[in-house]
Amino acid sequence: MPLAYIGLGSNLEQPDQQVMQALSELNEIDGCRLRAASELYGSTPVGPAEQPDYVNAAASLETQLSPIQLLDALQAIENNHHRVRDLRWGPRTLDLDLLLYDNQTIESERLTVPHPRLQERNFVLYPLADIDPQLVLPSGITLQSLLADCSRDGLWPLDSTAVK
Ligand code: ROI
Repeated sequence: MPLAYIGLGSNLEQPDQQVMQALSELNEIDGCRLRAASELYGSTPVGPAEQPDYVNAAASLETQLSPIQLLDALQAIENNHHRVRDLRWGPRTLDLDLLLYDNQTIESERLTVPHPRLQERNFVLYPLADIDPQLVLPSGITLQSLLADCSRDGLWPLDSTAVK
């Protein structure tokens, strides 16, 4: 069954709860099963600085859905969290990014996979390493080589006991 990797992010309305809730909702998508979830991380905002810190995580999902069907399901979950798409790079209640879908490269109007900014974001790379340290991107680049060039500044593990 295809394996997809999802990046989760939130910085509004109890972000840790938004992310925990979203993880269980990923497992409830028809035709999907959550295989693994990372720790939760706190992170300083990339983009405009005058917004709250983020909570970020990553998950892997076994899925029978096509990439676009999965994107639709992710957007439905975002909408359930009352996500409003207003400011580019502004605060959000829930962001679900389709980071990787098997070993596929996809360039369409709605979807670019691997996610175009995956390689430069520590709040994506370090959570991915929690769930699959041996990950290799479709280009052949290894996650470990990306991590070697990626600072952990502005990224910290949250105390997982505090969110339960
Ligand atoms: N910054 C952090 N730290 N985490 C995110 O998930 C995140 N998401 C975004 C922007 C606004 C780019 N900045 C972020 O969409």
